Amino acid sequence: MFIIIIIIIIIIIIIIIIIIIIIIIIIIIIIIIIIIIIIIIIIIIIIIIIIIIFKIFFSVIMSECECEIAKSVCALKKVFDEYAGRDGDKESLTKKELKEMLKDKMGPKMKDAKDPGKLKDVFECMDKNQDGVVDFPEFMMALGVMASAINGWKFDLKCHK
Ligand SMILES: [Ca+2]
Ligand SMILES: [Ca+2]
Repeated sequence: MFIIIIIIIIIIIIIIIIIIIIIIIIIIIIIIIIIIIIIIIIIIIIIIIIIIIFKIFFSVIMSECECEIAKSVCALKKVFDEYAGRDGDKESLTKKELKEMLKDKMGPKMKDAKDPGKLKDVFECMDKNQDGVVDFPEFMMALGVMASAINGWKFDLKCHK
């Protein structure tokens, strides 16, 4: 009888220990799940912060770019007006005005401006409507070629009339 009671007590103790171990395991699993959820939330917050910072940075860069482009166009219009106005008609550049502008503003990077033949080609290609003068829209269209010259690329104005 005594032995049976002892065995029952031992079994009960073992069951209690097993239950305690299971509870501890469940608590550990819950803690791990909570830690994983916290890590995921932190990662999501970091990603959102990075996206917000990137958007702010990108919008600042974009607005600076837009501002720079506007400033550049204004600066180009100023130069155009300065040279176009030399013969009294500030709406367009004559060949002489264009030559002076290229010589003054492009400097050694525009060697072709000193060659009368090349200058004639440049002028004729810039003068898209062939009215003998280069107006501001024609001038702006030719800026891609000038940008090439500024950047040291070969100045070779292809005329597609
Ligand atoms: Ca003029
Ligand atoms: Ca023209």
